[in-house]
Amino acid sequence: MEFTRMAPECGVEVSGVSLANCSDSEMESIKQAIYEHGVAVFREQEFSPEDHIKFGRRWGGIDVNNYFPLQDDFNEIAVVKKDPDQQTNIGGAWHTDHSYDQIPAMGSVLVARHLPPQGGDTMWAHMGAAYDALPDDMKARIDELEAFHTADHVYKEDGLYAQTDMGKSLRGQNLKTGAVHPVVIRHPHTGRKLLYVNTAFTINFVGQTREESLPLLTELTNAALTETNQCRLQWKPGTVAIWDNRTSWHNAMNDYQGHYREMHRITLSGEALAA
Ligand SMILES: O=C(O)CCC(=O)C(=O)O
Ligand SMILES: [Fe+2]
Repeated sequence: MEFTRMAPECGVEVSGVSLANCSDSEMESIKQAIYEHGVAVFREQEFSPEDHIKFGRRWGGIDVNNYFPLQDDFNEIAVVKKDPDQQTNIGGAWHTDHSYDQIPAMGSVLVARHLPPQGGDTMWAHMGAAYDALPDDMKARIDELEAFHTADHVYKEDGLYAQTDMGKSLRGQNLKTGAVHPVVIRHPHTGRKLLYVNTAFTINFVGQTREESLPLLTELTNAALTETNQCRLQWKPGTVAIWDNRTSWHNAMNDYQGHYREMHRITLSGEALAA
């Protein structure tokens, strides 16, 4: 296997391996690469829905997403799709998946199934590099903080998606979510300190109102999104990306209006987070 960085701080492209048939030691190296780099990209994979599910189970378990439509024949696969006449895409703002769960999903395995003729890239940003680059006084300010996360405002009946033409495609409008996590977590496998707030699901710091929290949340978001912290993936048929929701944020570009895009996602189960 060969590992090539996609950008100075974020992402790694892995060649010389077939995800569907990798050995246990290859699987272990792949896991370490994703924990460390935040996202790994694999090209020219033959990866059927059966392979996708087998891989997720082998990694350590599958969390089924409560909001996205599910693949008809394979209910553990969430379908991330946008029709040619839809304006709004799924995941089109910086976020990390499932941070509103007590035990957030470790990451996702996303497979390109139908791509627009151009556009529809996905970006990731590295939250270890983001934390490291903060000034010492900011680190001291956030090291002991905790924050509250929920998805309710995004997915509820009159929520953010419901106000768009993506609303009708989603499920779970009545669910109630909420979890408190440290603002700075330690990666459960690498031990690296990571910034763990995100603009999509983090509402407030514990002990502060939303209004009191917003300036610091915005400051942290801006500090996290430097160009060198980010990487960008141009999908091709056969591309698979696997990311770590603790190490990275991601953002799906919505620059292919009038075209169909369909991705298959399996969400990998995670573990409790600690400072
Ligand atoms: O469609 C994409 O590229 C990613 C969408 C997303 O945010 C996700 O699947 O979690
Ligand atoms: Fe996402």
